Amino acid sequence: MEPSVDRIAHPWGSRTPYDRNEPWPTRVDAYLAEGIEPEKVDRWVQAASILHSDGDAMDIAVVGNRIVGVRGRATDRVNRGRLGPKDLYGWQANAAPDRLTRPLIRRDGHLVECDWDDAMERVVARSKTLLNERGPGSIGFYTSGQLFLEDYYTLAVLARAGIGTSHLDGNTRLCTATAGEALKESFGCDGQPGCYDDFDHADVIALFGHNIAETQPVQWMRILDRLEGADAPRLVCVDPRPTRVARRSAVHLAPRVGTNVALMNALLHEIIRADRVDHDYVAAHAVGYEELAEQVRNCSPEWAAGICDVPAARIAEAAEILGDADRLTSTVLQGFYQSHQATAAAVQVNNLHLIRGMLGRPGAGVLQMNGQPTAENTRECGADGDLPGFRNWENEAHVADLAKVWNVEPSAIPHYAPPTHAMQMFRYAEQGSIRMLWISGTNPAVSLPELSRIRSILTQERLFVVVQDLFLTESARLADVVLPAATWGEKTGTFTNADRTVHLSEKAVDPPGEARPDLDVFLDYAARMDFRDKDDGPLVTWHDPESAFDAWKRCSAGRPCDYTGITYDKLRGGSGVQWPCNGESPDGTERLYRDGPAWAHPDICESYGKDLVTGAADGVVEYRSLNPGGKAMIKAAEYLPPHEEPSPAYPFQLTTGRTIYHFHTRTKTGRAPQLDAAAPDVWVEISGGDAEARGLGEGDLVEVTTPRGALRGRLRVTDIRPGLLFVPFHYGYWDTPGGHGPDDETPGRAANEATVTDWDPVSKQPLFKTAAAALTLLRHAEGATAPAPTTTASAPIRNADVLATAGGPGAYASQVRDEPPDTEEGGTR
Ligand SMILES: Nc1nc2c(c(=O)[nH]1)N[C@H]1C(S)=C(S)[C@@H](COP(=O)(O)OP(=O)(O)OC[C@H]3O[C@@H](n4cnc5c(=O)[nH]c(N)nc54)[C@H](O)[C@@H]3O)O[C@H]1N2
Ligand SMILES: Nc1nc2c(c(=O)[nH]1)N[C@H]1C(S)=C(S)[C@@H](COP(=O)(O)OP(=O)(O)OC[C@H]3O[C@@H](n4cnc5c(=O)[nH]c(N)nc54)[C@H](O)[C@@H]3O)O[C@H]1N2
Ligand SMILES: [Mo]
Repeated sequence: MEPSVDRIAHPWGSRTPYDRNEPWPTRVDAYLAEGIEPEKVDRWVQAASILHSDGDAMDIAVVGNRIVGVRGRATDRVNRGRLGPKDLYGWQANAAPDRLTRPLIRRDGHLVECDWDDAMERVVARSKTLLNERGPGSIGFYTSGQLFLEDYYTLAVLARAGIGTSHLDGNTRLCTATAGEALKESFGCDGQPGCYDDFDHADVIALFGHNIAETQPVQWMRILDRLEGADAPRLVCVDPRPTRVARRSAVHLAPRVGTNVALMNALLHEIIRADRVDHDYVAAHAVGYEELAEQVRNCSPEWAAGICDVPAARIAEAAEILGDADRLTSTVLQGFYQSHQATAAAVQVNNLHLIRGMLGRPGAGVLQMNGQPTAENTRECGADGDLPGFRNWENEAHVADLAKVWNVEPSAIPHYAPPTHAMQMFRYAEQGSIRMLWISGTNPAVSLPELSRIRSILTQERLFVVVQDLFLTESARLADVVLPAATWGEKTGTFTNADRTVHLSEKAVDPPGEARPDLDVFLDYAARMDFRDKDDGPLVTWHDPESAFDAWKRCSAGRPCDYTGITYDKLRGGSGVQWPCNGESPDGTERLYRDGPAWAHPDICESYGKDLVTGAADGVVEYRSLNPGGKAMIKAAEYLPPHEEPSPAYPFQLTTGRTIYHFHTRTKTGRAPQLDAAAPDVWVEISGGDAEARGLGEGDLVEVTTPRGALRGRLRVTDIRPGLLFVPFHYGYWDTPGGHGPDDETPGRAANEATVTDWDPVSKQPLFKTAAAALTLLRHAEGATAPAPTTTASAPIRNADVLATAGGPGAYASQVRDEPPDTEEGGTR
């Protein structure tokens, strides 16, 4: 194995092949700033990555009060030492010269520096006025999937029981609302059934709308390593783009976007037709099989071929592989979740596993993925639209139980209507019933759909906007108060990845200037607001991360996400721990549902479910009659066409997503030189056939227009499916000199200028993956090429004259096969 590799040119590093059912070998990746030798490092401080949901465990290298690099943790179950490109280089953004170091308030139209007292008093004064004049429904909180568990729990307590508002949601609504909802629909409760170790045992791995090679590169390394070992798995990939996953698959289905349910119904049709059904499992553990069989009876591969534009024979081939699998592991992500039938499609993957009895055993698992590093905690702490601990807001016993934990009256916890989802919160702000919006750890002026609308909402005079961030983002520029936050490496806390693994991330250095940890800001607000419990004691009784964690443990006790067996100390030194972790399973729990669903009983389920097609909520009576025994629920859904289909004026389908080198709106990765350089500006992907038919080629400057707006970028010709355009959504308008403000005459470069305000009726997750668009040439390339990577799904078609993406001397990272002798005994040394 090469001792060091340019991890921009070779994002997945070198292979450590292994055989089926063997443990994944370790490989410790490290990157230290130029001129820093390992011996010069003062301390290694334990942490985990917050640039995706994988939970890659790492140690932060510190010299003085400066972060100088990172190293993977060999002992961790998630990554066994490996790091992805964002993990390796992303930390450099912490020390960017334009970090916010002081609070800002808007005075005479301009944001000016002030001290914390001024800023907080302004927020508190507005909160109190609004509470008096308009009541709790005038205040909303829009948070993140990137803070820590301790932050969310505190926010949930103060928003629900302090303010008493039902307007609290996370950007997890854009991200993994469908994952949570699909799990509730099938298993009665959120909670990831499978785990990453399932990749070690599976003989078939199916990826549904999930570009794992780029979005969880470390798990892709694991799959690549298995592909080179004995008894390698076969991959099935459902994605309209030629991702690395697609290129390594036994079968790649590239459907027309927005047709996932048709495709899934055809796969289920074939599996049922060939009777690849585990009837014993179904009889013992599930209800609803007959309805599914009925629903998919006529959904033949030929039928789906006409809708999805995929050859029927390929669908049949995929069904055969899925039907023959002896241990099937599936993952689902945004290609399914950000669609008009998101939950309906994701639930069909659960159905596939239920009817094949592929749950709860090594290699037999479904991963309804998370995207953000801490999205799981947003959900379980109730900082999304749910109550903490996966409690059911419609179940009075659950509300009473939560009220006991918080020592408040049940009536103090709003539960008269469903908690407000983020898209609805922005609607209320637009209509004027929400008058204060506190945005923490998210950049909606780039990440929400239809940006011209979002800008006009956030700039309203009557709306008081608070933004808590590291940088003066597009959103912060529109705020009335900007609070400078400390982040990863500068604050301590825990978070939970997509396979329920909890990690501790410790403070390594001081934050810049007066920036404060999010927890301190929320605690400060709670204290200034003087929120009280029912005995007139303080509502929020904790004062630092560890005491916040202990408070959360009490709230999680006896719930599916039981943390009572976890302590900060237990998380130090070794591997992360998977919840539930309690007296019964002191070392955590690898897989849920070994003996069938455990949380679906009507008295304990998190939700009574919804109609998959309309989103209409079922009540407790319907739930009891459908599922009296608390089994898994097989829920069928008919296919409905996407809402916005191509037309003569907008002849293309438009989809959006990610590249391996950047994270979201690039506030961090745009400030890490190696990552920035690998993909410095937006581009537009088009198929060879479409380009040729229009006389277009690599590097041409084009405009993409939808009824909402337009964006400009250079064209990259790839093997994407014909009729489809792809635009990465990473590029806002202020983050680099190439960007320009939204008021300029020329269209910007943010994908969300073009996306639509619309959402899945069940999960309320917005539709970022389907729109109809027009494409116009602005000027030919004249030698320019698209600023798109060549190493990924955006690789140019063969023979294109494009320079290969590489990082050069500044991007070499070390990789060591054997466990380094000095890894253990606590993360901090
Ligand atoms: N490098 C990187 N990694 C990340 C992130 C990041 O910003 N950058 N973000 C993290 C977060 S928050 C998330 S949510 C995840 C997202 O991770 P992914 O879901 O893997 O990422 P996306 O690129 O949004 O979408 C995945 C794929 O969906 C495909 N797709 C589009 N439309 C359809 C469709 O109609 N049907 C099907 N079957 N597929 C379709 C696209 O071609 C794309 O390749 O990544 C996480 N990891
Ligand atoms: N078109 C299109 N749009 C999309 C998507 C898509 O696929 N296509 N994907 C959607 C998805 S899945 C997601 S998850 C969202 C992501 O959208 P956003 O959440 O808006 O994206 P980020 O850039 O991650 O924004 C996080 C913000 O938090 C700040 N931050 C980072 N760490 C901390 C911290 O510790 N404390 C505080 N207070 N702030 C911090 C960062 O500087 C940044 O400004 O985008 C969604 N939007
Ligand atoms: Mo996400």
